[in-house]
Amino acid sequence: MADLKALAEAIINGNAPRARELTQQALDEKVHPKKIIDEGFIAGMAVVGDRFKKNEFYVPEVLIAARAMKNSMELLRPLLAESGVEPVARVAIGTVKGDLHDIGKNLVMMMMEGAGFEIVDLGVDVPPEKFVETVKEGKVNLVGMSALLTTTMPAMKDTIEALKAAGVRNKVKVMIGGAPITKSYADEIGADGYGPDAASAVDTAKELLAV
Ligand code: B1M
Repeated sequence: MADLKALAEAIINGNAPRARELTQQALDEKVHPKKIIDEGFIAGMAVVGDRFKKNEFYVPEVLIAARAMKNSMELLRPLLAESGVEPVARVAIGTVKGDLHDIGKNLVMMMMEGAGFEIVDLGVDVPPEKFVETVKEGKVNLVGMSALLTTTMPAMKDTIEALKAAGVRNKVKVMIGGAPITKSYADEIGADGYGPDAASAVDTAKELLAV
């Protein structure tokens, strides 16, 4: 019988082949993809996030767990549309203009994906206009910005100003993060939220979007 607890455990342990095998087994037994996501992927990644917050897991363990989840997710992806599974919300994330650091951003994306969010990866060195264009397309509920350099932090403010100037600031929540970022900086530039780490970013996104 499909064992979703074992699937969650395989993801926590970063055991990609085992996670994929258990996912396939669940699919063969006609378990609904949403149940597999909720009780296997999201349950597993929630534990990973919790351990990361408590410093019981470090970046490599999180990356390996996320890779196991992504590998299994490939089996589900084609079935999601046809079974009408909607993501929790849609989030566009990018590292701001002038900044090429993306390890933290990628970690945030993986944790969010693990929590059921659909992610639009805008990449690195993302100019304010690109964020504006993405919001204007109307498909995302939250914009996430990452910055690792004190010199690129002002690009976050510029992006928020650009969203305001384009008249779309109220269409999305804005969350920021990165090593030099603080809650008070987020407040100062008018962001809606701040995530000190990848797991907290998921909590903040959920709070901001009330999901
Ligand atoms: Co750069 N670099 N780097 N670097 N680099 C730092 C950031 C630096 C602190 C090193 C130092 O001097 N001690 C320093 C910044 C100093 C400052 O501004 N005060 C620095 C510098 C100066 C530079 C260059 C200017 C160096 C040079 O060329 N002279 C240059 C800039 C290039 C550019 O961006 N234009 C540069 C280049 C690089 C590499 C390309 C070599 C490489 C990046 C590779 C890559 O990302 N693909 C690199 C790296 C690896 C670092 C360090 C060593 C590690 C950064 C990292 O990945 N941390 C870093 C020093 C350090 O931190 N020890 C350093 C791990 C990552 C998981 O943490 O990104 O903080 P972090 O993400 C966390 C949280 O912050 C949060 O969640 C993540 C997971 O918990 N978070 C969010 C991040 N984004 C979030 C978004 C959210 C919410 C939470 O919501 C949307």
